[in-house]
Amino acid sequence: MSNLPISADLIAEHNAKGLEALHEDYEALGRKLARTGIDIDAIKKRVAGFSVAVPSWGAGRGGTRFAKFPIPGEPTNIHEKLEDCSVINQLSTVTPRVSPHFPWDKVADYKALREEASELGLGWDAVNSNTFQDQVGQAHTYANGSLSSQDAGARQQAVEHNIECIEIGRQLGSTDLTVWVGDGTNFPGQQDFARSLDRYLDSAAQIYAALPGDWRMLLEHKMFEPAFYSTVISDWGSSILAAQTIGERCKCLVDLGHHAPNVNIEQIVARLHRFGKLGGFHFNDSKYGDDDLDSGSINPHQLFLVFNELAEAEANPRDGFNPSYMIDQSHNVTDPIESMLSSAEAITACFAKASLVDRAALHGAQEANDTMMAFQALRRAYNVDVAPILAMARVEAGGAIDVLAAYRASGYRARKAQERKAVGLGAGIV
Ligand code: AOS
Ligand code: ZN
Ligand code: ZN
Ligand code: ZN
Repeated sequence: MSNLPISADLIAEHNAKGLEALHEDYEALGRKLARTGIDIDAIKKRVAGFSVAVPSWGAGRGGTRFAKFPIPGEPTNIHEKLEDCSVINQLSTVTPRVSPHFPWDKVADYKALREEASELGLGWDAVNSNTFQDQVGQAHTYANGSLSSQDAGARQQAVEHNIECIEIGRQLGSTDLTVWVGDGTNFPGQQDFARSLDRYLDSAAQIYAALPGDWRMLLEHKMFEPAFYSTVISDWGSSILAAQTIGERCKCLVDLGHHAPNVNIEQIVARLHRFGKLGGFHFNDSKYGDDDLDSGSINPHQLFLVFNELAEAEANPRDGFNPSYMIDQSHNVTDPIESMLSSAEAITACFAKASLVDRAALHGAQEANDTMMAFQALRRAYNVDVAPILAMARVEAGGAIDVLAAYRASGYRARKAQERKAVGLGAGIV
């Protein structure tokens, strides 16, 4: 790791200013938690073992179908995106893996790309295939769907693309393939619900057959968009049925923004785990739909409740507990590095708070039908300000006490604005 983009001196200098206050806060919180029998160092150790991947596409400014507003110094290729992801990991110390998307991140030499990432302190998370848009020169259009298309040529092309993604992932060192398809319809009657699912299952089975023995295939459901009447894998029901049909190592991925408003996502998480099908997450937040807003910015309590179910699942692994965590956001009005620093902190905070829940008290209250005390067991943990635990874990791992302040002090983006070529205007990819 000789090529890290932020100097260790800058981080040390920044931390020196806040270290005394951090120790005071950490000790005060430690005394408070000790009164309820919690060892703060044990929680800090758990936090130090937590990580969440970042999406390569999240490093660039997102956009809407109306417009995209690039910022100076924005990355334009996977190499620059890796560099930005490295900044996020250096300062936060919780984002050591990047999830690539193909063909967006296509390069000629993946062995070299893996090496490049490793020099930046980064590994690779799930590989994402893209059969939701046509590429220049493509033989068959995805306008009428990909894995579920009536056109056998389009289906075959989509299957082959996913198999190519697996091959790229093998070279990078990934072990998960995430499949999200936009397949669906805009009009009643446009397609037969049963037959389109049949075709999807048949195509997905061909991809699954090409999966290496230690890989998982993660199916990401989404209620709507780009299809606005029906979507082939629209909900966790369709997703788990498909995963059960496809095979043992086919699991479900929950993107928090892909549900109807007010749906009880934490219960979905518990259900998927109960049947051994919880594969992973795309963290983000939303107010209306697939808004891809920053994690915890709208409903941090929901994020906490999701992590509470994950803590329950971890304590009761049933068929195993190995969900992959990553961010999937669109940063339309912020510097993407700042958004991901802030989001990684919000996600880790919810993980830490869920670790503080007195499980014995919670379960005891549940058994005794003591509703208020069951709720209070969660509320007590949610109300704790875990910031000193997170900051201490970061400092001990070489990160920054205040990630955003350190990032701004580094002048990184302004430096990149000098070095990188400007992004053209145009519609963005959400
Ligand atoms: C789309 O809504 C999904 O969230 C997918 O995860 C998608 O591959 C990703 O957001 C990139 O567009
Ligand atoms: Zn997603
Ligand atoms: Zn989405
Ligand atoms: Zn999204």
